[in-house]
Amino acid sequence: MAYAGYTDIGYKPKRDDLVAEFRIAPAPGMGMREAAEAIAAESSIGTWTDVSTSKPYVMKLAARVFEISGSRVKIAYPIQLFEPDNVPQILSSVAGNVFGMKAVDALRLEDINLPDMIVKSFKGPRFGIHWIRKMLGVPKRPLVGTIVKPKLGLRTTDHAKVAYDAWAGGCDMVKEDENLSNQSFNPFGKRVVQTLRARDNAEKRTGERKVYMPNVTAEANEMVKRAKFVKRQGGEYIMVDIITVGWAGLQTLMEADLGLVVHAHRAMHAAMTRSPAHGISMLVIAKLARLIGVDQIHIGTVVGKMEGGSTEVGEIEQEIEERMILPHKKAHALGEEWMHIKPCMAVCSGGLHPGHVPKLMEMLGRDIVIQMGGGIHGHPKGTKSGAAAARQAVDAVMNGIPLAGYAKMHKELADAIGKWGKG
Ligand code: CAP
Ligand code: MG
Repeated sequence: MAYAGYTDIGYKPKRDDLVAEFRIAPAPGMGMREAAEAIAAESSIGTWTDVSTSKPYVMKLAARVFEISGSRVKIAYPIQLFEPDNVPQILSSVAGNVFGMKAVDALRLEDINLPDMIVKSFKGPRFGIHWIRKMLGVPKRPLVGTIVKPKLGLRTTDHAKVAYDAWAGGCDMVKEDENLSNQSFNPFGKRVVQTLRARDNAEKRTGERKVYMPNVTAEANEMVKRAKFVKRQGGEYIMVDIITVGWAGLQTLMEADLGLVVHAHRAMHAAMTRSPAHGISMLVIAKLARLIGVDQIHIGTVVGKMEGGSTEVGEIEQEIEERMILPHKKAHALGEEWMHIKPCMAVCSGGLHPGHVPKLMEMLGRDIVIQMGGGIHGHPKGTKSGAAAARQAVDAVMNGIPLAGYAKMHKELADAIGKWGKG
């Protein structure tokens, strides 16, 4: 069988091997070992039949199946198979053709352990958690953010007004929605200029530092051009849809090194990450995004409108915020040493309202951005009160006061709980 020779059970991966953990559902009539070997071969040097053109020295680069437990398979890849600072190439290997093979009914890449040589070839986040906190002057509490809603359709003046009200009410951060770019009803250039002006007014009014995140998602060169425009206008942040721009686009944007904090939205991730049997885990996506250098990234909420359980979301948060990740069998995490790569800030977003804050902080701690779109702009008294209610919910938890008690003294929070309940 052409796939023979790709198994070495008990092999101890070398420090500079890349290791991948897959969940495999072999095709009917195919054994787990056979299916695993097919995956190892096709994701390294092999194909469906032996070829006369191969050389003994090539076989040294074969990937090895070194652990099979139930449907879980670990495969080690020699570092020479990869171009270290090229995420598209790494994924074309371990997450390329293998998903379409008849040898498997389903295949999921659960985690990859990145060897030092690959980690060293990336700069990682230019800013990360600690710098973001310093810049905003918020040392401890979660950051409060919103998305301008409705996500599309607002004209520029109305858009800037919504942002101003959110900041004036207490939001630290305002971002654009994942599908807003340079549409005629709200052109990018005019929007950035007007909304940054609103930010400056809100800073004067509140005495607090405020952040605005224009969405630069576009063709790679155009993205860099838009990011440079934001920088020239006095912006400090940009946001980008990392999946739809692709890994090459994201690397291009990061390598432009514009000194802007980068917020990563993950729109479309669930097309790959949602099925527990087939695709790529969000853990892998978040890991690669940290490696390439985003400063903050959406991880899920557990309590909101988007899919994602507490083990998964908790594991992703750890992966992006800690320096040393220990292997975690239950969460199928292989562990990682992040060396010089700074921690990213986790963003919890999607169907959140102030009533969710205590549970969210209990599960995910304080190093999070709590981001509410509908949960702020849907407040009975409007955006400004919605933002105030979100801030009050965070302050209540920071002071160890139950929301209901705090709401007695804070009308905005009481109105929010009145509308949406306590989570
Ligand atoms: C949230 C949001 C975000 C999602 C993305 C939306 O709005 O703006 O894009 O949070 O999901 O468009 O749905 P709401 P995730 O606060 O009004 O729900 O964070 O899971 O990637
Ligand atoms: Mg959105």
